[in-house]
Amino acid sequence: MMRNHDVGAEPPVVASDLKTSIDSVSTDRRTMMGVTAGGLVSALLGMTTTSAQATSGIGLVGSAQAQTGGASPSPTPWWPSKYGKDDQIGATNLITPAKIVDALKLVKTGKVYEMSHPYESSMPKFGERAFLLRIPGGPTGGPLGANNVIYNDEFVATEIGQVGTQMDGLGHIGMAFKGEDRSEMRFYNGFTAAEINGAYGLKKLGVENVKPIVTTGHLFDVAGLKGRNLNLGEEITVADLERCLTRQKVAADAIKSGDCVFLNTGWGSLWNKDNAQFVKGEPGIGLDAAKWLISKDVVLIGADTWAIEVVPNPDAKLAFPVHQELLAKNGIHIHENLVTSELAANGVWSFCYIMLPLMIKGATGSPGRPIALV
Ligand code: UVW
Repeated sequence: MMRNHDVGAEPPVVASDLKTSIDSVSTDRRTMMGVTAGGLVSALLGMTTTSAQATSGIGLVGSAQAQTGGASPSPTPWWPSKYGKDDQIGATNLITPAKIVDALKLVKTGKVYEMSHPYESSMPKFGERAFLLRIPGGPTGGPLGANNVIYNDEFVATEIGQVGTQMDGLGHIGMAFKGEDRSEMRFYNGFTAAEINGAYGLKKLGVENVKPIVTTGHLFDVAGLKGRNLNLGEEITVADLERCLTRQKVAADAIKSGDCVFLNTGWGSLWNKDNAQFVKGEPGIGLDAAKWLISKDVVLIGADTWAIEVVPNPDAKLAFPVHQELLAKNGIHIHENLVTSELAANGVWSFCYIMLPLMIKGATGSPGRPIALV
């Protein structure tokens, strides 16, 4: 097929839960983007957080909005993309056949490191996001035919590209330049909300555009460097990243155009153990380290956290600025809620990374089963 690259048990409960989730997520989004005047006023009065928000990271972001007032942080256009004015693929353009061959050369033993958590309703989730799985029937269908075949199906209601181990696509994050004017809300390559948003899926920048990701991955074991798990709100600096490479005896120029990089912060140890703390905030890179990694032409940045970036941002005026810098401005993907601890425990610093985003047309991101192969 030609592509744009080479290579029933409780339906009423599900429906109402989903409606509630969608309503609150859209409210959260508007608060995050700083476009609700009411939200701004209450933020200024220090009244932004619901109890759910207080334990979900949104409260921290809400307080950032209290200081920005939703004004455009940067009116500088970042488009057209260096990959072309119509490009929807972003940095995965850099994954060439030669890159794939190079990455596969790192596979010497056939050992596979799973980098995904299982998807389950108990997993920590940002804001009011949901993950609901039901097997209607029990079994769902049958018996059929003389052989009495029976079968089970699952019904899943979730923000499929945005919960659990997931990769953000380029239609996930943008910037509102002029309040609620959708023709002035810009995403990767300058596409506007007016152009891309559709009730039944994004009309552009859907995750189906992303190339299969088979490339070299590098781990920065920041927890190993510091000899402890990082703390909520602890920023990973460029110096930290450089010191990781030195400690891991990885040459400074080992990170090449088209590679992926990952952060082991230790925050993942909270997964399904202390979910309230996990989603309250996190350690991660700030804008300086993000720009340093962008300068290396990476395709994707992943971490054992839910946003890969420091939350709250040390600049209290900013909300998820690294997301904007990577996804919207540079077309670089973000891979969240990864398992990186086993790689770190085994001193696996460079590996062949494989992540095949699902071709869910119009989705903002993708679940998947990323692996590191050595
Ligand atoms: C947001 O959507 C704000 O964050 P994430 O991409 O980390 O889920």
